Amino acid sequence: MKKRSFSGIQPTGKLHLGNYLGAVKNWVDSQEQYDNIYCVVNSHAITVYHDPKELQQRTFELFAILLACGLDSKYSKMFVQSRIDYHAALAWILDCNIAIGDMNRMTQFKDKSQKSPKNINVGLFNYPALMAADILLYQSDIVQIGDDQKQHLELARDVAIRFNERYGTCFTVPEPIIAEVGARIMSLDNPQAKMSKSNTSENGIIYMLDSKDAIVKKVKRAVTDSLNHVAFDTSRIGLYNLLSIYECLTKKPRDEIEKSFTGYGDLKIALAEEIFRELEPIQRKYYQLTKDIGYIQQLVIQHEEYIKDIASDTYNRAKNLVGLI
Ligand code: AQP
Repeated sequence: MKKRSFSGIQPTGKLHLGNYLGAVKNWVDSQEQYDNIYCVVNSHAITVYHDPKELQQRTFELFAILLACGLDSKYSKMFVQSRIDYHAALAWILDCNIAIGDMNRMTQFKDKSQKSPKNINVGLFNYPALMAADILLYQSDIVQIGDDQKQHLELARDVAIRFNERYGTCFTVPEPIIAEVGARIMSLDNPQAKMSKSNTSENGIIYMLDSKDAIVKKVKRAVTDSLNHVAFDTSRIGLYNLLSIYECLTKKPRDEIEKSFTGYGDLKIALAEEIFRELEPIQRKYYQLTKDIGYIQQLVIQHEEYIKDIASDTYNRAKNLVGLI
């Protein structure tokens, strides 16, 4: 039997190269190997300031772009989180099994609350419990994530183990799969920070739907250093980030990559080319798919019955085990 792979992605903004290389591309590349469930986690997206109409639109757009990236309904069941009520319901049961001290350690909450101090809500604090519910509801064996989600996954594992020990076996304990390369793509103009949908500067982010001109401009402006010598050196974070993206896209060995460039100028030209080569077919497919929004709406609900059956099984078992009637 194939292992079940589950992952989610938030419609908080436009999908970017970090999401793609750190997560989505790996989902696509491995989809024949696993029994996959992928979710647009829109309930997580209301933990930050948002425009309701825009959120609805972004939910469909994200769904469409995941399809354009290559997720195929033959191998991957896709759905939208808010349409399955069991996520929020299980999160409550998990909440009652997570120590406040464990939740207090979550670095993403600290980062996000620093970024927008006026909108620190309980939902944002509780995000990891809902994420644990997303994963545990589907008895997921593996979760393919970028490096930034490692701590949240650890919490999901801990609560699953604790619950199983305390009440009886209910949840599969999930294993994280984090790619060796691409798990943390950094902002191009501030390589100390990860490339993120909520970054304030657009210059640091390559969006999946960026034009070739925009990609070239952003890559050319990417922050490096003054050495102009191309080498994979983790202490030269700007250059290392560009080389990692190039490595991810071309799959060439590092020594070969280092030898192919005489300086940062030709590396940046080649990198922009590679990025566009990867994104162009995705963009074409995306624009074709979104011509018919009715088709996307149909796909959003296509697997809901299947998804609901698994989710209700797990939820009802958990509910029963804790003594809720
Ligand atoms: N910079 C990144 N490099 C590699 N992987 C990344 N991921 C996110 N940023 C990078 C991975 O993308 C998947 C989906 O992420 P998400 O949308 O659920 O939330 P996130 O991790 O919080 O992503 P963003 O882009 O930073 O969004 P905002 O700004 O809304 O918080 C995850 O597997 C993540 O690891």
